[in-house]
Amino acid sequence: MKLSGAEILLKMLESEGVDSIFGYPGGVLIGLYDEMAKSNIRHYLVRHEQGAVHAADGYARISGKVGVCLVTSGPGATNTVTGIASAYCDSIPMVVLTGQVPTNLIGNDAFQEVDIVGITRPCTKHNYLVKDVNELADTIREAFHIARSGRPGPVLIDLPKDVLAGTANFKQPKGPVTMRSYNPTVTPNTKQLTKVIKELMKAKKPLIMAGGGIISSNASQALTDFARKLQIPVTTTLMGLGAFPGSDDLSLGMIGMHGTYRANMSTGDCDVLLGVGVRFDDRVTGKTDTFASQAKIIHVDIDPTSIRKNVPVSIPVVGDCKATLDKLNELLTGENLTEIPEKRAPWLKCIAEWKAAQRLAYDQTDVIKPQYVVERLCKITEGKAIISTEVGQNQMWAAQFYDFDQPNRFVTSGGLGVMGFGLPAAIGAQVAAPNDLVVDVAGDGSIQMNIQELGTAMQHKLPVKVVILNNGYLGMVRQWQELFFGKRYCATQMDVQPDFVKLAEAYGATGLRATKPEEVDEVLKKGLAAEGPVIMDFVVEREECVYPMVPAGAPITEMLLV
Ligand SMILES: Cc1ncc(C[n+]2csc(CCOP(=O)(O)OP(=O)(O)O)c2C)c(N)n1
Repeated sequence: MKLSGAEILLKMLESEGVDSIFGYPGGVLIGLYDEMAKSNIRHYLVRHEQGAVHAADGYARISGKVGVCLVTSGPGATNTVTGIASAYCDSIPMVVLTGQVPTNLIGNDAFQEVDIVGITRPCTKHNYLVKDVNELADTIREAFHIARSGRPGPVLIDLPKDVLAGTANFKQPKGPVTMRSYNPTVTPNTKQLTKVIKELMKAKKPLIMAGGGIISSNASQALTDFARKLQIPVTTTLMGLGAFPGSDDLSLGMIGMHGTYRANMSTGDCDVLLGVGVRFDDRVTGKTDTFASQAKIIHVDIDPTSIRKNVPVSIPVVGDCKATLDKLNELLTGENLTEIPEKRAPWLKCIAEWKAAQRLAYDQTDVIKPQYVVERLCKITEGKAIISTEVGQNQMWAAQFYDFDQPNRFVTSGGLGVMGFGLPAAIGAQVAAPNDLVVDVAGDGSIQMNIQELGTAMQHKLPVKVVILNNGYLGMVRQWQELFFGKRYCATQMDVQPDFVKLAEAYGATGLRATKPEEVDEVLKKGLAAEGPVIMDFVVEREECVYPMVPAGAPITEMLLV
């Protein structure tokens, strides 16, 4: 069957199960868009290409599928770089399709030509420039395979205009993709796992640290079973929130710079630390040579290059998190677990004391506290909403005060920390979960970075809700200036702000505002129940800080408390 490159691309996307694409057209893509109008794939027109990538990111996290975005050459392609880098840091499976000038013009400084393959090489898992229409089908298959297998990540395919317009004989490729140079290790080594069990059985003060890898490999249940059988407390990273039920007695909450007192103290004191699907990022470890210094560290990760990158590891396990935890659960059946509760009692008691000594708390005054807004949001939504965040204090308060009992409910730019992520990611999440309530918890600074995506939400009837914790500052930077730079507030005050209620209305959305604590519930209830996209502007305490806080580079047990 002779087909055009555009037709082949669409056939291949359909065969990969793609139903939604987030994109923005341009000259080199007009022919492809013309074809796409005839296909079953839904296209979501964003307002800025950065929005397309973040939306594909949110869609991928909630659907468990590969997110796809499509943008034109040159400026369209460069506008995606931040979103690609964010997905790369957070290991999100994604295929980014970029248009390119015709092959005979590549390298000639043609109009809207940019070397996007060169630009994105360090922030993609892999990328391709397709020079021949005959290679298109196999390239697409390979790209999806790479994006979703092993440690997931973004893959970029650059598509010159003449390749999309050219024709080739098309035969649907069949069978699994095989690549000699790429074979991630999914199944862990049983000998290593036997050692893991031995260490954990021997341990007096074991601790599990669960990361985003648990969520992306669907290992939450396996982790929960394992932790409960061995009565091991679990702390999660920001990316791992929801990997273990936050309401479980064994849950210590989040670890790291703004982690809970009990999680950070336990890390300092534990004798065996089992890290699963975590990167040991500096926001988690603080000063690395003091991190878990009493402990033997066991690290499970599908990416061997992640192991021993940041901390010394006694037992490395290369494998998929779910495959590993399933196998560990299997191996445990032969162990005598009856003595476990008695053996764990002193350690769990010690943790309970840390918990009682320092809870996440804030002082209620007659000004709205940002923590209170998140707490009420959690209560009113019964902890069931999908929460995306922007970056800054809003992100940390969402992580601390919303209770995540399930995986895939918290969508945040963890690794790169991209302001402007939350609204487009919420849009992608809403496409993936049309019947769920999706709320972006935002700062007044961050929301202005991609506020234009409210237009996308309106056009495609995606009823995302935005909760702005409006402190009139770039709050997180202001917090550092307050604590470490003698309160010299430089370039963090937003002197000119839009009226967010009117801004929402200008897009045809609903806008609401609360300025007093007693108005919070009413605005939340009204806003969450309203049809279509809503912006809720909460005018909060201007100089509130996020606590606990570990100063950058300090040991994580040395926290500043309220
Ligand atoms: C694109 C981008 N630029 C700059 C930063 C640095 N930064 C981190 S947090 C922050 C302040 C965020 O302010 P706001 O969105 O108002 O949220 P708040 O901290 O007040 O909740 C800044 C500027 C960033 N993370 N991302």
